[in-house]
Amino acid sequence: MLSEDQINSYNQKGYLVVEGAIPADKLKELQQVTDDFVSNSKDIKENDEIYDLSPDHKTDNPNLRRLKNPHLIHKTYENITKDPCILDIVEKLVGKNIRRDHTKLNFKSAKGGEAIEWHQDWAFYPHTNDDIVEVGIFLDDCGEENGPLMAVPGSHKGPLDDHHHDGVFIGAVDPAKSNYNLETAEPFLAKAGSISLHHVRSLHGSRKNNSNKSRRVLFVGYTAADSWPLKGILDLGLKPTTSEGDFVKNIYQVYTNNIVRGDPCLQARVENNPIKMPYPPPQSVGSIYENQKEVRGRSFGE
Ligand SMILES: O=C(O)CCC(=O)C(=O)O
Repeated sequence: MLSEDQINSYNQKGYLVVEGAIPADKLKELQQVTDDFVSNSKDIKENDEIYDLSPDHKTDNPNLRRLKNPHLIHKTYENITKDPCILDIVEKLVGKNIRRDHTKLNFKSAKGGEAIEWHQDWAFYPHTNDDIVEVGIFLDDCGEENGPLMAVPGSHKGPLDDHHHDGVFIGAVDPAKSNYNLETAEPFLAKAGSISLHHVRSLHGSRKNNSNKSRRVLFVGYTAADSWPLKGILDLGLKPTTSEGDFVKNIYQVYTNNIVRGDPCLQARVENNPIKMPYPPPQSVGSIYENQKEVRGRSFGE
C-alpha cells in the first residue's frame, strides 16, 4: 500500500521507489526463471521475438540485453504483472480500471551492460491521456555503481523533449537540446524485491554498468483503461490480418485480455497533452537499444 506522502511525492516528482514490495518467494522464482532464460539462450545467434542479445553474447558466455514481452513467454512473469502486491500500488496512481500495456526485462549485465539515453516513454507510445505508469521490479540490488535508472523531477508535467533527428524518430533526446536540467536527475537505488514507478512523461535514462554486479529489472507498463493508444493496433501488439472483421475483433480481444484489474472502458478519456507521433521509424528497429543507435549527442560515455 502507498501512504499519502508517497502518492504526493509521485505526483510532484513523477516517480517513486517502494522498498520490499515483492514477497521473497516470488522474487526468488523470478530470479530463477530469468537465470534459466539466460542459460537457454546460449545457442541463439541472432535477436528474435524473445531475445535481444548483448553484442558480446557467446555460447560459452550467454549474455542478454533484454527479454522481449516476458509475460507472453513464462507464467511466472505473467503472474507477477497481475499480483496485488503491484496492482494495489498502481491503482493508487492510475485508478481502479487498469490495462497492462507491455513488459520487458532489461539485464544491464555486469561489466558492460549498455546505457539507455534520455527519453520519455510517452514519445514512443502516446495515448488519449497520460495516466500511465511504468513499474520496474528489481531482480537485483541496484546501487550507483551498476547503472541505476535516473529521472528528472517534475519533467512529467512539462513539455515533450524532441526525440527525432533529421526528421526520423530515434527515441532519444539530445542532452544539449533538452528542456530540462539533467543534472537534477535522481537515481532509483534499492534492494532486489523493491519496485520503482515512473510516469510515462518522466524524462529518464541510465548509465552503462561497468561494475561486477548485474542490474536486472523487469518493467511492466500499466495504463488507465480509458487511456487508448494513439498508435492503435501497433501499440496493442497486433499484426494486421487480411479480414477486416478479424482485425477489429482482435483489437478488442487484445485490449480486454490485458485488463488486469477492474473493467474495460470504451469511453476514451481524451486530454490535452503534448504529442508528436513516433514516425517515421529509425533504420534500426527491434528495441530501444536498436532505435537509439542513431542518437546524436550522447549523455552517457564509457
Ligand atoms: O533499464 C534501464 O535502465 C532503462 C529502461 C528504459 O527506460 C527503457 O527500456 O525504455
